[in-house]
Amino acid sequence: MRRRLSAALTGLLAAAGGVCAAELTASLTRPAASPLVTIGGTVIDATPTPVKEYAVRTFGTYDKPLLITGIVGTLGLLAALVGVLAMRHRTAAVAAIGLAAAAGAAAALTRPDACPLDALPALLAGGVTAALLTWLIMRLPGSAEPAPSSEPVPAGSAGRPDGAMVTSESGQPSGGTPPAVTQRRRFLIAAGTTSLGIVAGAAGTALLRRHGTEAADAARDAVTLPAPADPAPPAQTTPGFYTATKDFYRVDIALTLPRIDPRAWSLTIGGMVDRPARLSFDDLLKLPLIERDVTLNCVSNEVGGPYIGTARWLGVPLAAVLRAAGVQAGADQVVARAADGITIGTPAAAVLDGRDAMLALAMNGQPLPAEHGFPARMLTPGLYGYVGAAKWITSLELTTFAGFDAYWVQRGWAAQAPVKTASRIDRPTPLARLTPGPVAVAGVAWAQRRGISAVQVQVDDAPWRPARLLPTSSTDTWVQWVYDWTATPGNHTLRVRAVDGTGAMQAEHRAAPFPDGATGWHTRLFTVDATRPPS
Ligand SMILES: Nc1nc2c(c(=O)[nH]1)N[C@H]1C(S)=C(S)[C@@H](COP(=O)(O)O)O[C@H]1N2
Ligand SMILES: [Mo]
Repeated sequence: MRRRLSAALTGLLAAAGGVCAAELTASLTRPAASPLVTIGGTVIDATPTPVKEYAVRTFGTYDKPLLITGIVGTLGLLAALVGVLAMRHRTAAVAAIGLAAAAGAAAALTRPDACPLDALPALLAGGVTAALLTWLIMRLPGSAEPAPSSEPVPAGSAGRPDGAMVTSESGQPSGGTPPAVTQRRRFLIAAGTTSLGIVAGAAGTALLRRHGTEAADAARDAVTLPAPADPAPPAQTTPGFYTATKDFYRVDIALTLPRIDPRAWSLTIGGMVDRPARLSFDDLLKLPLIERDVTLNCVSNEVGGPYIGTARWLGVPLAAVLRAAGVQAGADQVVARAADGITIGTPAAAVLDGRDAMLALAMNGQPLPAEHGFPARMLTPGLYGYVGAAKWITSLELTTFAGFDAYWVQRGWAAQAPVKTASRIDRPTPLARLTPGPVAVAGVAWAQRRGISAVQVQVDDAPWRPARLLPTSSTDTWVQWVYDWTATPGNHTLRVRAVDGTGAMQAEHRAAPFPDGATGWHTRLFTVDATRPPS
């Protein structure tokens, strides 16, 4: 039992060494080729959409750390089992490691953004794990095949001239085996040396990653944003209209944040165009820029959910870029590819119909943060992010909807996904203690492109009442609304609904986000205390 536990720990230690070597290598070649990342990506891609939905709904932005934890846990379990296996069947254990390494290499090579060198970290992980395991298991006290040792054989033992040991029938070494204490010491030294190596490797990885991050951040900080040729109207002054960049929701499939050096970056435009083009970051900065307030939201947002934000964006009008390339007749889809391997398909009509679709370079007055797509991202007002807002964009291909399904469309989400009219109650917050008297109920409503013409609030079963709309200068942003309510003691249900600029009422029917966005009126329950709490 004790030996089995030691063998399991030995397997864990060997695998930790292997993973560590892989992470170190990936830091030097390409962080996105780390086995943990490529296996994670493969798991995400293979996960059925309903399970993914459940994970995002249940764990929110913690779904990725959880996934990595799950993978590390599974690898750990497998490593422990392989350690136990290695006690008796060393070849089988090494074969199992080889299989795992091959699977890891396959995961790396089948990522959408893969290059051949990406197989290296996983293969190295396998090699290092197998070597460490063999070396450590041989030193495990009472091992079936003790190591040929250079340590002096204790006097009186009967080591064979060729250095091999005589093994008794029980599988326990006999004859020339050093005393148990020496054996244990030898094993502990080997395990300790391995652990030190792992710590050093982990520290090296962390240093390299930090260096990479700092270099990318420095390149971003060095960007000087030109003034817009076509500025936005004066900024809105009501608190809450703009979402601070640090509070802006983040949704993407990237397991490691792409850190792109703008000097090494370019955007290619190809497919069904007369003049394929390649634009550098400097090329984009030299084009006339537009500045716009636009609300971006995620199709996965539940009714009342947080995956929506408004920012002031600065970017290159995408229509001008596509017209310069000469869009050919019949091309109805613009497919964006990005550094995290995603594809995002946008209707060509949505880019060319006069709305402010852009290649955004800045957000709220600063170059895009890495989290939101530096150096450039697409932004298409009126469409959910997954069909119009590719971050870390690397190419644009003109094609057809009939000819290509983008990433989320392959997974069952709608190919066409204009934003649905929606509204949300933000204040009071759900846990607020309310007292009788005037209460400003407030929130946002949105129907990008169509705009919002009215917001109505219902308290319990009373008739719907109009809320006050705060002014906006564009139909592409949310509208803030306020409803002055006189709270009375007791439990209350507040509902909100919006009417868009075409006069259409927000859909009442409760529907989940899949496949083209949630519907339903947002409801909040409030309790109003009869008296003020003693202060
Ligand atoms: N490269 C890339 N771009 C992407 C995604 C992604 O996974 N990868 N997700 C899309 C989705 S689903 C949304 S809702 C928006 C979110 O943008 P944000 O993270 O800047 O808020 O980005 C879109 N662009
Ligand atoms: Mo999204």
